[in-house]
Amino acid sequence: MKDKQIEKLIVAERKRQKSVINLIASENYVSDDVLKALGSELTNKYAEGYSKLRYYGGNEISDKIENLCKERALKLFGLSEKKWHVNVQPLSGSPANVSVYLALVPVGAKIMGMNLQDGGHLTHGHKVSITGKVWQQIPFGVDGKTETIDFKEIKKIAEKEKPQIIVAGFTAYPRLVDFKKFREVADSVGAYFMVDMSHLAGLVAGRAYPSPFKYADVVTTTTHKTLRGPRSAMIFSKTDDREIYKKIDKAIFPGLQGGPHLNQIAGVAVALKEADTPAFRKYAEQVIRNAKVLSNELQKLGWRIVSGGTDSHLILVDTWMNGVGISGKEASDRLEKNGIIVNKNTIPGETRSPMDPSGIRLGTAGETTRGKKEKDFVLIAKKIDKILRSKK
Ligand code: DSN
Repeated sequence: MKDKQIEKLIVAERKRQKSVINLIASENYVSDDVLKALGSELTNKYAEGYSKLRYYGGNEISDKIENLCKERALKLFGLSEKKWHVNVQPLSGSPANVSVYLALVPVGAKIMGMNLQDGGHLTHGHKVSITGKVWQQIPFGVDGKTETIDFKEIKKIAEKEKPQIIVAGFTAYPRLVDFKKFREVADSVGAYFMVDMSHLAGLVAGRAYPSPFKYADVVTTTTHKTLRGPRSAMIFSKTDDREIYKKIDKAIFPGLQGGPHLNQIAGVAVALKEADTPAFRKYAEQVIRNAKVLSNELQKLGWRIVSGGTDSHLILVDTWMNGVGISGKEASDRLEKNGIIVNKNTIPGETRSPMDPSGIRLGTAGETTRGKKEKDFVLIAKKIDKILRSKK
């Protein structure tokens, strides 16, 4: 690069990434091919609109790239073009979710989603997000004892509040989600059922976690977490006679976004092809096996794991343990000083503040990409334990 200042920073970040154990549950490492697509001339092109319906000329190749990405997305998740539509233009997860609400939920109407503290996402209607300012969040949480989803409670809330849409999707919920039960609740109150599978997409693609497609009307996902693509997002929607897919396309463009980022779309297409392989299926299974080992080992070492374990790539550790342990911020800071990167996280029934909560969130997707197996995670658990129990 001619710009030595930026080049130096990129090199420094590359070195940092290589030198740490990365347990951020929402991060991963893309292939060189994905990086090449991202850093290509595709970034120069404006392609507002959709295939064959663009506002600018010179988009013959853009159409081919976007169509190929869409084909690969449907194929990867085993979806037929007759029943499902996919929009690959969302710039990331938050605009994807906002666009679905713009399309399907009248201003001021109700979005039912998990509260942030128990593992939901800001864009599931939290008051500090635009999704909680334009719409009203009807929150649900987890059961106080089991720390898992309580469908009796969800049904009760849905029947009382009659939300327009029910969102199942989480940033810090480690267990299996019964999408069929969510569908039944949505049907009983006439709500749309949306799944935000951002964290789970790679596990679903690898057939290591149940697919939500049989039950959902709309599925949103980012592409850079377990799916191991570039930072981007997709919206899958049913093509039945409600024609929600047409409304969602319009909500993305011209509703919310301008020109799509073609380099990102090409990068997603590359990642989708990579995920449609036996090697990726093995990867997805290994991610979950590694998470189970990490969770079990930490438990054996005396740490409380929220909900007692994990069925995914994600683990929530209660480091505070009612004041016997250390806060999530202190845990995260100490781990970082020792080369292990995690994020502090609230836990169900949180008694502390979000900036200094009771727990940390761990994930195994990134380190599994780097080749780590069960035995490595036994050692990582021991290392975490030693760091958290040291005086400084
Ligand atoms: N940062 C992402 C996550 O960790 O789930 C979502 O915004």
